[in-house]
This record gives sequence, C-alpha cells and structure tokens, in this order.
Amino acid sequence: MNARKPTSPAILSIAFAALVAASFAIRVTPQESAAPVPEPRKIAVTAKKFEFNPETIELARGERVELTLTSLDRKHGFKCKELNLEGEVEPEKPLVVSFTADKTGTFEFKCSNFCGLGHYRMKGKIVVR
Ligand SMILES: [Cu+2]
Repeated sequence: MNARKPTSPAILSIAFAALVAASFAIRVTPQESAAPVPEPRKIAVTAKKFEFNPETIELARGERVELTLTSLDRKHGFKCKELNLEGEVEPEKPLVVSFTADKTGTFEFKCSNFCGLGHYRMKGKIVVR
C-alpha cells in the first residue's frame, strides 16, 4: 500500500549515521583546540615626574597582560581602581602588574604616591576594546 515504506528505514539509517558522525566531529573539536595558554603580552611602562610612558595602553578584551613599571627618578605609585590594580614603583625596584583585560572600557590609572607639585596630573589610561 505505501510505496515509500521500504526506503524509509534506509534513509533513517543514513540520517542516523550522519548524526553519529556529526556528534563524533563535535566531540573531537575541543581536544584539537586544547592549545597551550599563550604567554601574557609584556608591556614596559616608565614613570617619572610627572608622567607615565606610554600614557595610553591599548588592549584587546581577554588579553593577558604583564606590565613592568620602572621609575626613572623617584618613588611613584600605580593605581587603577576600576581594574583593582595597585603597587609602588621605585628606581631599582620595578613593579610587575599582571592581569587579564576581561572587560571593555577606558580605565584611568594614576600615581598613588605623592611625588611633587605635578603629582595630581600624573595619570594615564588603559583602553580595552
Ligand atoms: Cu606621584
């Protein structure tokens, strides 16, 4: 009565085989992409009365970063409240700040150790896109 009935099981088994193959491919993918975690991007920043150089640090969202701050004159501080970063930097005593840029935006950082009359304008920004 139904002329298509004999072919249906064949089509079903082909479809089933395709599904099995697809799910196998999906399962294999994560193993192939388990690459080693890349090294953090290293950025050197100098601090001196009354500036940081570079003043603007541009990052990509998700990027792991290692800032190494070096003071060229006296003790300074480094503080970025929004990214929860803080430390002191002195000549002969570099400050290493490691973090992951996990949110986009513009985040101000500044000197957090009073260093003279220009202290309050000693600032910069981290821009994460
Ligand atoms: Cu200062």
